[in-house]
Amino acid sequence: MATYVIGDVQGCFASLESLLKLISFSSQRDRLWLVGDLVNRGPQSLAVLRWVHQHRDQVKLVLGNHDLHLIARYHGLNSDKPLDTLKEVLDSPEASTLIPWLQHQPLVYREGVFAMVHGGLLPQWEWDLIARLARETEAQLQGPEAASLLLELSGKQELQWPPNEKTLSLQGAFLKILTRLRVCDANGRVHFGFSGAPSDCPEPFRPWYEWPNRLPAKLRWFFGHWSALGLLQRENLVGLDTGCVWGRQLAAFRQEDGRIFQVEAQEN
Ligand SMILES: [Mn+2]
Repeated sequence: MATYVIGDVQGCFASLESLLKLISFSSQRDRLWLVGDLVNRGPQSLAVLRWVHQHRDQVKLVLGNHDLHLIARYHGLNSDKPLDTLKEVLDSPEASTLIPWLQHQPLVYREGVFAMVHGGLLPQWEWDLIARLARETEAQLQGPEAASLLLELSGKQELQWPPNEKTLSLQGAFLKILTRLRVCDANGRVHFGFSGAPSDCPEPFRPWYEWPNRLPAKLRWFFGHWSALGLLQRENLVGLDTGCVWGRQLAAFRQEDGRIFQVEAQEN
């Protein structure tokens, strides 16, 4: 038995199948963690969602910004973006099963010393705050307040934590940061407009994980969302978005021994 953590799939079902073959994935024996952004930009979001839903007893996932965009589009809250490839999912009769199921997935997931988030965590956040806000925000996303929460996520303007709650709710700001963070300053100001390589990061911002943080040192975090960063391996941190949807690779990390597995993107 092994547990593999897989990076951003984004509708690249052929690459996912190729990676599952490489690791000889067995649904009887193995488990998967997915760092979020299962869907969008790639060609086969429906096939990815269908597969993950079918294997839901073996899979743990956290929601990414593209997953939230799909949920918002399903509810008629967001409009079509130029690079969206979500029509097949939205038009499918399976959407009424798959999307409410997706909407009930967690934002943060932890087992023992391993934890997972899609984007990142602010240096000011401690584990207790993360766990409490994640549960509160998940409850909102699954309840009657989902629409107002989802409508708070768009926009690339800078955000200072904690938010001015006249303009953005605490849970809305938390969700936006959790799923979209790449760079921030020492005081928790987030710059959403930057998605380049860490070496091009504008002052005074730095990659979120470069600031001293308040998390327990023994935790090991998995994350995705930053394809320009690529594979990052540190003692307490593994970044797994290796840009499959951009024609690069899809990566898996085996928790038991830290081995990395990668396949070349199979999409054209
Ligand atoms: Mn993302």
